[in-house]
Amino acid sequence: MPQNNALLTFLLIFFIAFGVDKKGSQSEQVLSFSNAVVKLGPPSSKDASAYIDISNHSDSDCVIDKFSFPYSQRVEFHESIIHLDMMKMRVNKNLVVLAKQEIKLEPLGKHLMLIELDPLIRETHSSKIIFHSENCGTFDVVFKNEH
Ligand SMILES: [Cu+2]
Repeated sequence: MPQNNALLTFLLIFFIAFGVDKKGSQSEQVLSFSNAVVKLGPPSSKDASAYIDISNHSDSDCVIDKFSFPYSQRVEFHESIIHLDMMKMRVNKNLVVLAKQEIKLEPLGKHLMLIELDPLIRETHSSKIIFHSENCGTFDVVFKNEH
């Protein structure tokens, strides 16, 4: 039955293509990013804060445990807390974006800190920070630099 074979072959190719496509585009679909801004502050400041909204479209929590950025020594995930009437910053190990939720990194709240900036960053208009997650892939995130 040649017609049946053709149909089976078609279905097989369809499923292979669909499976590969789904895997290949996973990183773009799981998390999306908006309002990404780096506040560079005065030229004397050695650190900068960065803000962003992150949405998790998947059914599982995403744990971002590492950032790569060539213009600072390191990138940390901070949380602002009030302790004895003083605003303090706490370093968190992981940035967790819960399943089907959005997290907002904003002034006086959670934020990223770019520690020990390369002065050359002041000649750039955007910052590409790579977010590495344990379980959701790797993401190139472009921030607008505000001077
Ligand atoms: Cu901080």
